[in-house]
Amino acid sequence: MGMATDRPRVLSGIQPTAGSFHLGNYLGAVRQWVALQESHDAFYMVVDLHAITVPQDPKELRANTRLAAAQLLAAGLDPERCTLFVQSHVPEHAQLGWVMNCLTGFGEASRMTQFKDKSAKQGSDRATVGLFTYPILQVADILLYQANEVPVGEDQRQHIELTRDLAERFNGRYGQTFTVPKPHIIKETAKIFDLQDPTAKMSKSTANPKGLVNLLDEPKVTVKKVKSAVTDTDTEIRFDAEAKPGVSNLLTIYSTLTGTGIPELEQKYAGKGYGALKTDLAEVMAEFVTPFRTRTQEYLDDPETLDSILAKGAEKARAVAAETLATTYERIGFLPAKH
Ligand code: ATP
Ligand code: LTN
Repeated sequence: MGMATDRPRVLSGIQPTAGSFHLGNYLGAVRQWVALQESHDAFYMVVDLHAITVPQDPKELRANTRLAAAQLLAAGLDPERCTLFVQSHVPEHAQLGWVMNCLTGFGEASRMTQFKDKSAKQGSDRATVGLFTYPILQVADILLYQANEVPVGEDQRQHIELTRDLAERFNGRYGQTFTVPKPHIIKETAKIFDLQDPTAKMSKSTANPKGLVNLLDEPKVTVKKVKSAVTDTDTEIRFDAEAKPGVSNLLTIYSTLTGTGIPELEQKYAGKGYGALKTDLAEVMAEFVTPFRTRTQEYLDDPETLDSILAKGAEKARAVAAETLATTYERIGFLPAKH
């Protein structure tokens, strides 16, 4: 079963805000989730409460929540080895979120760069207070489970820093209550870049969809995107993130998906030009996404099994979350409710 409680704990989440995970989500985060379920007591969730910080169509949100869970299972999460659940199934997230809101300075929250970016995109009148407190709900997500490590991409580092600050603040004020977590960020894949603009993070909200590799795209679409990736004007295949961001990004993706070291790839393609590299990488990508799509569809075709996996996950998660919340309420001085 591999659920021994003496293992260090990890927790992470992904939003159900798109019709497909993209390659950045997979290489930056989900791939680590799959590996960590072997060595850690792992909790992974689909963060639907976070998703509604921007407008969501109810039908689409429901479908995308199941779709996110199906993709996580297709990527290799095993419900026997980890706890997989949906955030809104565990009410303690919103409850501890409120407590954390009351511990965070307004200026402190205003310094979160992801909020600044996302609210700038929407215009400050359309951005919600929920978007502003988004990182604080994330803090609650992590602290509820006493997580030791949080596997995420580089863009989440500041939110984990905030989590550490608030955990320490609460512990200092009310006594030792929360584990202070560390980010688990793998340097090589912490930031996968857009194939058309290799200086920007690959993101679902990219300006040019050709730069975004969605895992559920038709494989032939993926092949096309890889083949038209932006590189540079010379032809040398060499990893140099500063001078050659496009080629370096392709090498990172290739190396991670195949387990071949970057120096080996540099040697293999020496003198061969970008065309050869892209053709081979396109094939590697197609081989990766084809079974991924099939497995995702299999889970979607059986919503009863999927929902029952999520129900079991929520039950396991809730047992942990309820205990942490009860201790927190007691430390704060809330009068216990008599039953
Ligand atoms: P997006 O940037 O596409 O809007 P997001 O960061 O808003 O995605 P999620 O979909 O919830 O939100 O991200 C899930 C995980 O994927 C996070 O751990 C995030 O750090 C990681 N991630 C997202 N994009 C990349 C990327 N380009 N490279 C590496 N990791 C990424
Ligand atoms: N903000 C994260 C999603 C997220 C998360 C979490 C990640 C919500 N709660 C807890 C790690 C731990 C993002 O990827 N955009």
